[in-house]
Order: sequence, then structure tokens, then C-alpha cells
Amino acid sequence: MEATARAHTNIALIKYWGKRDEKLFLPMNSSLSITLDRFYTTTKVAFDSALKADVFFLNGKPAVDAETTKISRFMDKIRAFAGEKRYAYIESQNEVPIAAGLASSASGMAALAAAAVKALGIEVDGRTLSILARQGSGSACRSIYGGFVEWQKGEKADGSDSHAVPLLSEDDWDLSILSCLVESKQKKISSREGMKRTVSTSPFYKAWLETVETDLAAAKSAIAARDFTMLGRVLEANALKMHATTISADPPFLYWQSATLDVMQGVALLRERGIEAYFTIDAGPNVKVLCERKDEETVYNALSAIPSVREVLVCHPGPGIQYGPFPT
Ligand code: FM0
Repeated sequence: MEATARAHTNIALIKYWGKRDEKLFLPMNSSLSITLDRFYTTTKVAFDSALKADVFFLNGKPAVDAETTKISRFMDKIRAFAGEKRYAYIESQNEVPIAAGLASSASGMAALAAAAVKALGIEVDGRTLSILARQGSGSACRSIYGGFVEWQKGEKADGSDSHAVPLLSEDDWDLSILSCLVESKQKKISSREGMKRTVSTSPFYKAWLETVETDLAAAKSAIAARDFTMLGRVLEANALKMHATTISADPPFLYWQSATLDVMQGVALLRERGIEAYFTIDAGPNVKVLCERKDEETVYNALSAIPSVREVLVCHPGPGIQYGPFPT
């Protein structure tokens, strides 16, 4: 009645931005991501008939009420799926730097779904697990698989065709992802809240939807051909388009800080020197820079030298869901 699972975070190259169904976490558009090797969540779930509610420990301490509520709401969906009544002890260890702007919700919800289902002794395939994880946080559905992953938005109202599919494994293309942590003074608008406001108020949202499937197709061709230039161009353009929808929302909002622009300009300067690097930005001020492994050191040195960059964390494509026990 207990099991441990580990899921890695992922970074979207073609962004999930907007829901068509908030309850089921169904997206307006398909998206594409890389699972990262360095950041992950390990979660143990133990069901216990003596419990009157779920108990959630995060990084060795009882979690705050808001976190426990969020986790417990997701556990209700897992219980409904499994026909289970019991509550559970849940222990999560996050190997994701705080404020790294790397969604710990993606790895957290994916690890929880996998551990809970395993603890109940239910055999599920990747597709079913992805559909389940999606209902904890949309981007979590992509963390079921390693390497390059597509989340197919699906068409059905019940979400049974909205799940991730693996494109390339983590060993198939040796790219580097450099996560630049920058100074930030701003209160964060969550991606959940941000995408909702964008869908309902941005006049550019329609244009986002009109072009995102083309971006996805280009990214998939680039991945299949291992064409880094083509991939880089489309991922950068796609991120900029996503952020254009937030600037044009009502009220408008911007996830960038001045340091975000410093990194964007640093990447442009690298390209002027003939070094291929491309950036992407999520719902926060940090910037993730992609390059080929051969250029990793040069790109790392250039980004680390930017005064407003606090830290550069180097990642590579990482694995999909794993089950414990894990060596400590
Ligand atoms: O990851 O409301 O999954 O494709 O990171 O929990 O479904 O946290 F840049 C934004 C992730 C959004 C793009 O949103 O939202 C991406 C984003 P939820 P998520």
C-alpha cells in the first residue's frame, strides 16, 4: 500500500498557454517540452485506513495548508480514478531550486500520480498516467516521459485523448539547457491565473492559436532532423508570442524583469559571434537558454558574466517517470 516515484521537471519549447476546460486541465493548444535531468521530485505515498485526511510533508516538513489542499484535491481525482476511499501519507522531496522558475508543479504532480497509482497496485500505461498527471497540473502530463515530449491537446470533451507522447529519448539528442536565475522583485502571477486572463482578454490570443500548431509542426520536423537552428528559431519565436499575449491582456502583465532582457540580449550577442544559442521564458523572470553540447562552456561563461544573473544551472535532457526505492 505504499510506493515511491520520481518525476523530472520539463521545460516547454512550444508553450501550453490557455485552457479550454479548467476542471479537466484541457489545453487550447498542443505543446512540446524537454524533460530535464537535474531537477526532480521524489514522492512516497502510503494509503492508510486510519487517516481522516491526507497528510503532506514537503522537504521533510509538514506542508502549509494551501499546499496540502492542492495536493489533496488532486488525490481526490486519483481516488476517483482508482475507486479508492482511503487517505494517504505523502512525502515529497523537491530537487528543484526554489524560485528557479522551473515548474516544480510539473514534477510534483507527475511523481504523486505515479506513486499513488503504484501504491494501489494498479497497472497503468504511460498514456493513462499522463492523463491522470494532467489533472494535477497541465504541464505534469509531459513529465511522464523523458527526452523530447509532445502533449497532444486532444479533441474529446472528457480529456481521454489529451496526453503526452514521447518523441525522442533523452539519449537521442545531446542538447544543453542553461537555466539563468535572475533578480526579481515582483509578485508572481501564476501561470494558471495568467493564462486564464490572457484567454479571456487578450486580442492577440486568437493569433497565438492560429500560429501555435505551425510552430509545433516546425519544432517536430526540426527534432526529427536534429536541426538545431530550425528548432532554436521556432522555440524563441514561440516564447515571445506567448509573452505578447500577456502584455496585451487586460489588465496587462509582464513576466520579464530588466535582468530577463539582459539575458535575451546576451543570447543575441552570442549569435552575433556565431554561437548558436536560443532562449525561452515561462511564467516568471528567469530565462532558459538552449545550445548544442559543444557550445555549452562558451554559453555558460557568457551568461555567467551578465551582472544581473545570479546563477546559471546547466541541465541536459532527462528521464521519464521512475519507481523506487532510490539510493539515498
Ligand atoms: O509549461 O494551470 O502546467 O508549457 O510553463 O497547472 O495546468 O503550471 F510558460 C508557461 C505551465 C505554463 C508553459 O502551466 O499550469 C508550459 C508554462 P496549470 P502549468
